[in-house]
Amino acid sequence: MEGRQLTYNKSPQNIQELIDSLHVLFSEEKVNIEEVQDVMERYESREGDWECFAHYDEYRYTRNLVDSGNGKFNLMVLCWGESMGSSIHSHSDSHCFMKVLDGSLRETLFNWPSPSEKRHEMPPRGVNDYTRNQVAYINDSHGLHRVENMSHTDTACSLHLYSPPFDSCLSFDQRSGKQHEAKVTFWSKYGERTPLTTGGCSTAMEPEDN
Ligand code: CSS
Ligand code: FE2
Repeated sequence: MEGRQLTYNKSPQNIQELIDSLHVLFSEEKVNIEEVQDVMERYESREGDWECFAHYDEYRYTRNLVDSGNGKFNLMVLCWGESMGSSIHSHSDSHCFMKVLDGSLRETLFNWPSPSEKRHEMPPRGVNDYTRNQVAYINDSHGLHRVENMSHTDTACSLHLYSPPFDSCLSFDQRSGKQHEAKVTFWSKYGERTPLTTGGCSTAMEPEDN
């Protein structure tokens, strides 16, 4: 397809061109993980592109919806304050791409706890550090992860693409391996603050050890 080739061969010059390329890539039946990762890597982060989506919260990382990908994917900006992190979590059978827009993020990988075993501590399987413009990929067949901004002095910002979109996942307690379903919501959508719901719904998966 000519349009597809054109879109794919060109490096996105701004976030809108990246979104346009993603729409083309996700209009196909099957997701090509390498192509999505490649186009996300080729977009060079510029604050002016995404600062309107970047909102920080004092207590937890925020999730800010940028584009809902014709129902095929959700693209969002996550804002991590100093030393903030997620719980250990799964990705609801979706593809998860994470590009660092600013600062750096640490990913710690874990295996799924074995259902037959008694509850026990979840040992980390590996650690990856990502800096500006790098892209990580995970899905549930790879295992679980936790994402953290290790810096005590700098915030971090990342662009996440989930396909298909999901609004809940499993969150794990590292010490016991115990899991629970965690709803994930948006702090803002398309740059506008999401109206606060009653019932204290949280926007992020909170680390269990805070
Ligand atoms: N999955 C987490 C961020 S780490 S990929 C979330 O969407 O909140
Ligand atoms: Fe994740």
